[in-house]
Amino acid sequence: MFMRIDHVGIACHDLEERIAFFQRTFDLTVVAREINEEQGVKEAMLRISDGQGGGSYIQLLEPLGPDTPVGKFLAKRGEGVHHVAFGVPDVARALEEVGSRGVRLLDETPRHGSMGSSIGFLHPKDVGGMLTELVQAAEGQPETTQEARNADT
Ligand code: MC0
Repeated sequence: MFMRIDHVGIACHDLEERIAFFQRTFDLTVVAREINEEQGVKEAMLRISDGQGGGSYIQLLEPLGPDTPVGKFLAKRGEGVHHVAFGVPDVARALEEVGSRGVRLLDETPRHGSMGSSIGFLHPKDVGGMLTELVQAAEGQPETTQEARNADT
């Protein structure tokens, strides 16, 4: 079912500060930025590698407010790993399959994710305490936006 680890999502209070840390410490590059109102986050994707069907990334997440999934997580647990996302070839099918195996789906149908991907979350309590995301990458290689290029220089 899983093709790769698509990304590790990391919750932080200050996105710009955390991006600067990952850039200077690990030589990573920001390849996309987005505000996702539906998910309540401002986020940045830092590419680790490219691969078949999509790349691998660190995803930095700053909440848009306290009453959002990441806002609540920060208040309860502080900064750190928020979720792990696995690349799948067909997210709707993977959700259906995992749901039929007894795992609660937080998304019955796919939602919009980073860089044009389609995503669905699984309940952390049913995955040994790990908030799990399934990701179907957008067709083709993700575009590096001009904003991201500028932000990275
Ligand atoms: C909560 N829990 C977690 C957790 N968040 N466990 C592991 N990792 C997390 N990130 C645990 C709590 O400690 C609690 O356990 C139980 O789950 C229920 O949590 P709650 O605090 O009572 O409930 P809520 O209201 O905070 O909801 C938690 C839930 C929610 C996971 C259902 O955050 C959710 O639906 N998340 C999916 C969407 C999301 O996270 N979006 C932001 C990233 P105890 O033992 O205390 O009962 S968006 C994103 O990443 C997109 C842009 C993308 O990748 O493209």
